[in-house]
Amino acid sequence: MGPAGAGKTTLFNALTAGRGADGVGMVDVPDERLARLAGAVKPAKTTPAQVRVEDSPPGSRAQRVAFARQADVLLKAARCFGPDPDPAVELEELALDLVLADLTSVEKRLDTVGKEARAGKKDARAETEVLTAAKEHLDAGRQLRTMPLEPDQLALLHGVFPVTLKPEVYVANVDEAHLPDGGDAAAKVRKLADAERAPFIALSARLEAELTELEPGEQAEMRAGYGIDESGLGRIARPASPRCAPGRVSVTPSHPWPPRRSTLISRSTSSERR
Ligand SMILES: Nc1nc2c(ncn2[C@@H]2O[C@H](COP(=O)(O)OP(=O)(O)O)[C@@H](O)[C@H]2O)c(=O)[nH]1
Ligand SMILES: [Mg+2]
Repeated sequence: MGPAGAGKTTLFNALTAGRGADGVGMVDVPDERLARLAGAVKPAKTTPAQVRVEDSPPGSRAQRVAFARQADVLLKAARCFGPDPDPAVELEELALDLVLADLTSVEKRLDTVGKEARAGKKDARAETEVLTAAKEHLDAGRQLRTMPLEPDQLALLHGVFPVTLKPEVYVANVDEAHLPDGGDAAAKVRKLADAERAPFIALSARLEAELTELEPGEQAEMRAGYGIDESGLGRIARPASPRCAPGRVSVTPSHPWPPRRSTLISRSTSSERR
């Protein structure tokens, strides 16, 4: 997600290598360890971890919030290329949309739990306390992720499914000329990301989209020319995918057991097992 013109659709096309449809695509997570394991074990089958990538549709604030609600990880893209990039302001506007959505959820829940607390219901007091603190934090325009919380308080807050507690990754979409670091505009995004302890990546979505059309070897060579050692997908997927099942190599021997020299294949594959 991100402001209009940040390069979200370009980034989506880069991540899905143009194979997404209607703004949705399943993507294999590149994993060096899995590749090494597969190289050593030579398994019958290698199953990489997958992530589902979605392109935020243009729409109202409510639609953007609804879109964020169903995601496991928010990829926040910011325009750091072109004339007068102002990524910090744009990202703060986006954050504020999410803050307001959480404020509504917290207030609604507070209404219910407040009554329960007054009626003396067990546990309602603790929840009222944390919700009240959360409301204050959100009222000040701050995301819940920046609120210091104990694990049990966090668990209580998760009851309202806050969008400002979702894991996020910041992507500064920069001009090719500013690779690999991203330049001044990207530095502002990095600062925001650091303040929220979120992963930060600078890339050029347009370059990444173009590179997907090349052979892997050529891609690596082009990237190296820009001082980049890994694809945008790899750099984004690693911090974004800790929740998905890890990739697997399945070692299925080609025979059910080592056939003896004298064993007829027809026996070894069927009758002897019964
Ligand atoms: N120079 C440059 N332009 C880009 C880059 N990524 C996207 N654009 C351009 O920015 C415009 C908006 O991109 P788009 O992906 O449609 O943005 P969206 O509104 O966030 O989906 C398009 O004209 C893209 O070609 C980039 O990395 N560098
Ligand atoms: Mg778009």
